[in-house]
Amino acid sequence: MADPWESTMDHAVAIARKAGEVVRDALRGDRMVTTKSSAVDLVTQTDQKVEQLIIQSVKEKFPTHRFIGEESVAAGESCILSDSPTWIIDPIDGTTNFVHTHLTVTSTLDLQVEFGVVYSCIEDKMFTARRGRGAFCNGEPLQVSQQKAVEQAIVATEFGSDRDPEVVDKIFQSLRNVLCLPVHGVRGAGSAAMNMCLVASGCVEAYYEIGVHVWDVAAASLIVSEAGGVLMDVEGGEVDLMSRRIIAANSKTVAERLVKTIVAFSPPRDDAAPSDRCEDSTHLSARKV
Ligand code: LIP
Repeated sequence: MADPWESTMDHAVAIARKAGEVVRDALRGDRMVTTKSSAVDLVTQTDQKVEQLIIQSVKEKFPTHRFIGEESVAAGESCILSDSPTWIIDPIDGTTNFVHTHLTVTSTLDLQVEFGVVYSCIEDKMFTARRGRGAFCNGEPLQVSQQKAVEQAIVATEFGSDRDPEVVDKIFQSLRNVLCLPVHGVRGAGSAAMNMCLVASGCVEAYYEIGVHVWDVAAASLIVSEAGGVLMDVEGGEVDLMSRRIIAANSKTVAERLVKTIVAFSPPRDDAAPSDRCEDSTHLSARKV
């Protein structure tokens, strides 16, 4: 049966690849860095340029579609899903890596529920998933790891960009608890989307984080589930992509062990009113790297 979203997904892949070219070019030049919700929540002109490139390209082809973009939301636009087809965009997931010319930089596009695209532009790996039709990396099918014993697992996580000491304490309590399960190791790619693609690829058994945003994880969530993985809230139950809390694992067994291990807390939701979100776009400083 013909796939009504095939041409839309093809456009997403093409524009992700174009975004990757812009990012790779920018890596060769100076990058003006500003900050958002904290002194370590970085954003560059390339993040903003790539997001506008993607949005303009989609608007021309699909004028009724709606958008949730990381930099548009930071500039005050709403972060609300509607009944219209909605593109959830993170132009550069791994901005800190990008600023420091670290290896992992991805662009993620997701048309809510129907498909997910994550392009790791430095290693030229295009991760894709179409709901009900599998997950792929450069056309090769993806399958999560079959390791169900968390004591034999590698777990990915990130420290986020909130430097409130109470939040940092909770993050380190969770990290300590996970390490002492014990697990074989803990890794972090510096990109939620990339960590989740590593779960989908079977390279790590699970990823968890509290503090991510919907644009960091929406596309990769479909890639994980289409690779046979499981998504769960950190306190168990169904993941809520607007809650800023996620576990992506190869199995329910591993996910449930992490639920019992993680110290849960609830950041302000992505779909909260702008005044209730912790992001404060007035926290801007600029420096060239
Ligand atoms: C990043 C996420 C990462 C998180 C960082 C940051 P960005 O996204 O991928 O998981 O720990 O704080 O939010 O800002 O590079 O798009």
